[in-house]
Amino acid sequence: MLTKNKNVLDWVDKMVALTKPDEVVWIDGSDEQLEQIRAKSVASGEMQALNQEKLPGCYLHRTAINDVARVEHRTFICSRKEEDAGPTNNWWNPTEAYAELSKLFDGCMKGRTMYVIPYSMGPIGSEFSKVGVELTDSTYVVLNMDIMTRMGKQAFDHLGDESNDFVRGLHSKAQLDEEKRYICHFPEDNTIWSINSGYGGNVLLGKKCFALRIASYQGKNEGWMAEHMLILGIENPQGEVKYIAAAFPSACGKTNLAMLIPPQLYRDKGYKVWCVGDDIAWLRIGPDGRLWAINPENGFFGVAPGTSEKSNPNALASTRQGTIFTNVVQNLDDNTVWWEGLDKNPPKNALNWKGEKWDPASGEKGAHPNSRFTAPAKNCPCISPEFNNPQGVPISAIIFGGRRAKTAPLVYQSFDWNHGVFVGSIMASETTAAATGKVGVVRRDPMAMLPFCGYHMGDYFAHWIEMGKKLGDKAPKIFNTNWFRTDEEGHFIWPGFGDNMRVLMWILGRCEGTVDAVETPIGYEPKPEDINVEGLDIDTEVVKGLLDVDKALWKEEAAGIREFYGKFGDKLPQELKDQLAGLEKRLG
Ligand code: OXD
Ligand code: MN
Repeated sequence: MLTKNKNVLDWVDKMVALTKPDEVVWIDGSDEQLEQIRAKSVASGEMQALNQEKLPGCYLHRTAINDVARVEHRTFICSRKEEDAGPTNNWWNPTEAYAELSKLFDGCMKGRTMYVIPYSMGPIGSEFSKVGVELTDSTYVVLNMDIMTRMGKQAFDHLGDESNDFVRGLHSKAQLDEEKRYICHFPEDNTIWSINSGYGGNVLLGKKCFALRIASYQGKNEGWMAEHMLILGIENPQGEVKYIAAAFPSACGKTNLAMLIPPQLYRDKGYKVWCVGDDIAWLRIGPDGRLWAINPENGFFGVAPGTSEKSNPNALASTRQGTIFTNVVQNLDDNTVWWEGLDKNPPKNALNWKGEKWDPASGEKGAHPNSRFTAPAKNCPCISPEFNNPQGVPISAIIFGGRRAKTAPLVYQSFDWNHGVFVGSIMASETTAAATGKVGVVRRDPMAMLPFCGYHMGDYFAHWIEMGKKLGDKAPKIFNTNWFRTDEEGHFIWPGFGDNMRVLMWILGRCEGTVDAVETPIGYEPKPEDINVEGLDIDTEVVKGLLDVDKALWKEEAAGIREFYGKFGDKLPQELKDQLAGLEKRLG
């Protein structure tokens, strides 16, 4: 037994009685134990060892073909009152949910081993950090949790013998039956029950389930914030580092921005970029009154397709050892991995993500579009020296961003904190039909938290406003970016990737008060000449176009926001109603 904590022991006993495993293994986190579990995982076929010379410590896993992504329609917030889940979550009465799910969990681990995984979200010893315990029948989960969290006995030591403050996660693959797949959160009980899935986002319970859905609820009650944000540091030639936290919806390049390589002109001057996190930030007000952030995770669960030496060399380097690949192509010639966008040389002798013989000439994709790598953060060449700092890092700027073809300019700054909360609350992405240049459907995704907020989003907005009051003039400045503006033919105008640094430099200039801005109806914008385009094949005229605010489009936008806001009823804070009215007035 790894702990004397009775709260843990009693709960594990209850879950064992429910799920009835043949054997219970407590995960201490030792190399020896992990090696045994890897061997067992390979023997059972759950994972395959890859070429250990080229990819030391790397493994391949294939999920069931019906189980390849998060399932938002089967994800529930089981708060006692329906209104506490709010209009953007699926709600399930907790009494009913426990009763129904108990039927599915009853005896589901017969013939299997239950692993008891203690883990810490955040560095051990940090006041930010919180402990979770996940019970699972999957060796894949154990080995991924080892990469994504600080796992093992150290987490129980951090919890102590008395505390009841830990998140209780129960997971079983059961039969992987998609009709009976449920990802349920009980925020009032610090509990997560996940069944019939083996896909990371549904089963690595420390990540989206705990560090966002449960933690956002804890943060509201305890006066801090859990956000879907990357954290990066920009070091200037004098060695000073300023930190930025940024929220973008899934598939808008968060991992790429978090690990960006500055353009040559900045590198020549001595600028560096450090990655603190690529997906989740926990933010607290520090003793100095500023906002401080940690990344609660210990690894990256990144999307493989599109990751290349060109798009994100740091991410690619992170996957060269100790990494688990899920649903990518297996090159049978040398037992390595491949995915679309890695390079232009797909392997000829290969298996696709389903494990079938795959011909790259067939036109069919080899890797699943949501195939993943689980890579240790310590592998990342630009991992921040502050990564394990228990105090976290102080945040100078917060960025919100979406994928908009026309409406949002390259960058703008909010007038103040409350306006910034408004800017975050109206975040949206749209699909573009590139061929016709026609603008597609807008999906609103406030603060990129739509699928991850564990309580009523109106209350969530109010919490943001509350945090701003506490921060006062020490609050980070808030910005919005859009790397995805397109021209008439539907081509991206802004080069993106490392060149996004040029926009971050304007943002930091604003935080330091060293650069001017122009006022527009939607916020402060750069003067076109203040975005450094040296070495790019776009000029200040193009930047001017990228910054253009089309009033007619923004009037449509305001109407869309009004409709969206209608969902939140009485829970929509007055401050945001005022912000929308202000925008409409400025648009005329
Ligand atoms: C993720 C997501 O996997 O946001 O990070 O979907
Ligand atoms: Mn994410």
